[in-house]
Amino acid sequence: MTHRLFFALRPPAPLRDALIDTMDDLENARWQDDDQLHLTLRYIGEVDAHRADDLAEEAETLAFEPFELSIAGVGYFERKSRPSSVWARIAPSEPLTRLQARIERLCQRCGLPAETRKFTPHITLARLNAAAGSLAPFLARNESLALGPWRVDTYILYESFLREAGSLYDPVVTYHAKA
Ligand code: 3AM
Repeated sequence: MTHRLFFALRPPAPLRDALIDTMDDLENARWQDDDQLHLTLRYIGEVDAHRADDLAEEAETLAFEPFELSIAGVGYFERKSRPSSVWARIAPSEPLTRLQARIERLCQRCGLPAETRKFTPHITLARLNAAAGSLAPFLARNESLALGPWRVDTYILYESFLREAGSLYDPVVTYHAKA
């Protein structure tokens, strides 16, 4: 049996509420539910139970101090030259970059291939299909979106379950900062 895993941060409820307030009625966009809002630190993918245990144990050894994050505007990813997802941008943060780099190293210690894509910290707001309407009004309205700061004092190992109606993200282990 395999598990589809990723490490992520979970924004606090007031921040999630503010993100949900930005969601509008763009056609063919699947806006994320409150339960789905997260900031991916490292996508792991499908691993067997043994490797899942190794990852969870290694993560216990990672000591980090609490830090703060803020949202600064919005952006989107493209696939085949079309927007595929729209997200809230995380303002640059040294502690976040350091935590992400340490999680990347722990994944490699557990035998995962190195992540080659650049880390673009974001919180996905909607997934778009090819027929999605223009993003321009949403992008213009939220260009100066500024939320937070909020305090990050945990990170989470999630298991992802693919469903017709959108993925279900189940928090498996929560790791706490050591202040
Ligand atoms: O944080 P976001 O929403 O951008 O798109 C998936 C989601 O990213 C991404 O991992 C996060 C939790 O599911 N994801 C899913 N499959 C992926 C893959 N094969 C992937 N990222 C990279 N490669």
